[in-house]
Amino acid sequence: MSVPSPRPATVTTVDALVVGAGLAGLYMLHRLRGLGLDTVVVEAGDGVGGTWYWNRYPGARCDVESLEYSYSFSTELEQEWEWTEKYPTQPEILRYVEHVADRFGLRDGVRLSTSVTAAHWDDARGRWHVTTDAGDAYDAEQLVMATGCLSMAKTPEVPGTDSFAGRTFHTGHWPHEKVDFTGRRVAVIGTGSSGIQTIPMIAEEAAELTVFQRTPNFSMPASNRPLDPADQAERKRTYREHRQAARTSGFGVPVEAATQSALEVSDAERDARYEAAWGVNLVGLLSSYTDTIVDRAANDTAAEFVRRKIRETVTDPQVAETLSPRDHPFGTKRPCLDTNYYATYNRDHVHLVDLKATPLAEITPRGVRTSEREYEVDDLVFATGFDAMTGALLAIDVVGRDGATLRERWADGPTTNLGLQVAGFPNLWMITGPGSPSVLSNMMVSIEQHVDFVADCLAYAHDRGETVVESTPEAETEWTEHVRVVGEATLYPQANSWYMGSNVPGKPRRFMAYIGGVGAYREHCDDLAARGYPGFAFS
Ligand code: N01
Repeated sequence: MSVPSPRPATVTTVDALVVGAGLAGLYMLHRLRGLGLDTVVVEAGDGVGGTWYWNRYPGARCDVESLEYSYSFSTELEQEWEWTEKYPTQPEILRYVEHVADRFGLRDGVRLSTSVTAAHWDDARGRWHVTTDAGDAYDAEQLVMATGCLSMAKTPEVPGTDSFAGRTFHTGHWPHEKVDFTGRRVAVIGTGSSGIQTIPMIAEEAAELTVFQRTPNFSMPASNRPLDPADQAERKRTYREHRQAARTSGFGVPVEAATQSALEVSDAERDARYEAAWGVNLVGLLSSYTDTIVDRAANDTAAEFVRRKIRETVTDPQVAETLSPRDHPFGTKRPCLDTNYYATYNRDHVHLVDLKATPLAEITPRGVRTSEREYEVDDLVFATGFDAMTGALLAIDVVGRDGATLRERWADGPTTNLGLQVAGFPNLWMITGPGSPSVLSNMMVSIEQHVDFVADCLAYAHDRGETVVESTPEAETEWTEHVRVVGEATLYPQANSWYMGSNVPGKPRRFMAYIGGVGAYREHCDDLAARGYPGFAFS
């Protein structure tokens, strides 16, 4: 039998290629088209939406408020779109993204069901040669990675993950059709944001739900509710001021700046303040005092406040203790917002297995085996997270100047200039890349800021007849060092978190995001732009 020869590659020449049609990739396409650049977006999914296309698990919703987690670039869009709930569900966000794609005529620029496999820089021509799994190729001056910070789903590193005979799901790759758990014995492995959102929903249907927890997380009540039309109208009336406040804030969500240490107030005053922040939003508790994220004793007061709430909610004291985080400071793993998460453990058919006491040993054809026993189940749900921040970028064979690969360059962890560029990889841009505020912020604020920076920088270059923009090695070294110093001044490195790369065996342990605040970061970027982009070489 003859082996079919590979289909000859069709090479499409474009000004810019964008990888990923999520919130970042679509806005990048809009901006680049606005500059008159012929741009194509390549997207692995068979629809637009990125994170909100893939993460369809029951209970999936954003834990940043809908009126904050939305584009600000178009006042018309801002005014015409009506959100229905304080925290938008995945289907509602996906409808919004699809509306944006239609409203701004973006769909014809997106090639769906196609993954970029390699990108090689051709120094002689000053262009990227990009190949895809569909067998086609692109010749592009600019290459923008809008690949998402949390898009490479991972399963536990235990034997037998493929051996399970029942149904298997990963929260990050959920089926498009509704999954019915009625009457079934279900296992959920993982208690991060995804697990904490989906566990109460699955418990509503399942006959038995067993949750396998390695590390308990801090979670706060979402207090989700339908949006009051009058409140929405008022926000729309004052949107400009509000967006500005978000852009200059620490986390991309306006909160009143703290002025006091948690340790300089009385217990009663502190408790009252935490109580007032409880259930308001994701960042309120963390932002209540100036030192929560830098001083362990101050942090302990917030951590103990959450643990007390857990004890007040969960009736079995042993279960409450197992659910209480003690291994990491509050906020150093991403806190969660939930609806009835802790109360779910009061239900008779919901069981908690502490993997710290009895570690996960293997997945068997019948279920989950810990060091203690086997748990037979019908369905297995992996809520086990992602190879965050670098996973999607390093899945692509990126080769820059002189044959240098991004995988080699980042063997000891990611180094970047502003989370936007890497020296030796000209015209390669990352949207919310490692070393930028990205995952420590309202992603919409950070996405828009990065997309605008890239578009403005390209306009600046092209106006001057330059086609190549590349970070200098010095600027990259300096920025990476700054990210490290600022990160190490906080408690974040004390946690085994995906921020640190700790959830992926063998991944270098390095705090990958910039905790200097989105306001300070933006100011720095704006200042560089105003001064002709020092730290970037144009040719
Ligand atoms: O993933 P995670 P996620 N054996 O990495 C456990 C965003 N997000 O999908 O902590 C046993 O947080 C792991 O245990 P441990 C948000 O930024 C936002 O939940 O590593 N357990 C952990 O409990 C979030 O932070 C929203 O010890 C294993 C869990 O699996 C990020 O996405 C909603 C294991 C993974 O938790 C990721 O959240 C959802 C193993 N081998 C997600 N490997 C909202 O906006 C992993 N685990 C609401």
